[in-house]
Amino acid sequence: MITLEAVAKTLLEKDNILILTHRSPDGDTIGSGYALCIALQRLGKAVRVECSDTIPQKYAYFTEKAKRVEFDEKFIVSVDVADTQLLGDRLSVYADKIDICIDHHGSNTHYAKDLYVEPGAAATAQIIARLIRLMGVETDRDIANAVFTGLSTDTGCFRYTNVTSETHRTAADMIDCGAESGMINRLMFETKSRARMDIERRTLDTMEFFAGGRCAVVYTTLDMIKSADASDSDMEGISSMTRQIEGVVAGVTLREQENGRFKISVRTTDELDASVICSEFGGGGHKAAAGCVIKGTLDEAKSAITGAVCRAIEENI
Ligand SMILES: [Mn+2]
Repeated sequence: MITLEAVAKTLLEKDNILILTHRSPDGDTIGSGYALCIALQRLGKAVRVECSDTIPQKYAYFTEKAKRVEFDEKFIVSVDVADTQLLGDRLSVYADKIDICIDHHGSNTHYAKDLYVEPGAAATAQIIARLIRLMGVETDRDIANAVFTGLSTDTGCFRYTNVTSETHRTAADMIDCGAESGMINRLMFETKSRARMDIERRTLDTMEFFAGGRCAVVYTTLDMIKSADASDSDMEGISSMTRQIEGVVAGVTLREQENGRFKISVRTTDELDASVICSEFGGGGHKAAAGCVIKGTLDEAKSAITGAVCRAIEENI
């Protein structure tokens, strides 16, 4: 572990900086990556953000503010990437070449030469806001919009228990610097594509309850995704739907992958630790939101994860 001051000092000394984000990018990894990229570009440095997957167009209000530049990278930073596997296929070549990782996942696997991780931070963007200040770069509207997006998306619009007073103070700072909070929250939380509405409807149709109604399970198959014509970005956050149900302490979402596997997302309320449940299957994450991958048919994957969740409910509640 190094200090954030040391991260700032190192970045000020470097040039030709490549910033890596995680696959299936969310608002935090993209917001953090672009906020840092724009701040370093303001200092005259050659910087660009890379992602294994296409960055959704809905983030264009800040991603388009970074200059698109090509160069041979001399320094590599990852943001919000807990494990090198999460870099995805296209960026996997950088797995053992990352100089600094900035993250907020307690499960970070310490893969980078230097690591700054703050598990108490609601979003990596919360750390990036401080880093930019430490580097002495003025937070302009573009940077503020990118940081605000990371804060807002990783906290479910400031509703999750990971929110601290510091999260709100950072968000307030960003609004003072010009962040368009109303526009961002409408775009991130209210606006849905028709494909998204369709896949939500189909997914909700699969809902089953276990453990006396305390565990809700839904699934999404490749056929369902195809029928709804849903893209990866249409699927973002779909796994938090189960937690909205009264009496549910654990929500499980299974999503079929191409290779006979299911990507499992577990969302829990305060009484249960989702990362402990997912670690039984080699996964991990946060206390309230974690994931893993299970190989097998839908029924096999469903009964394996449901069994683990029900055991955790019996043991803890
Ligand atoms: Mn994050």
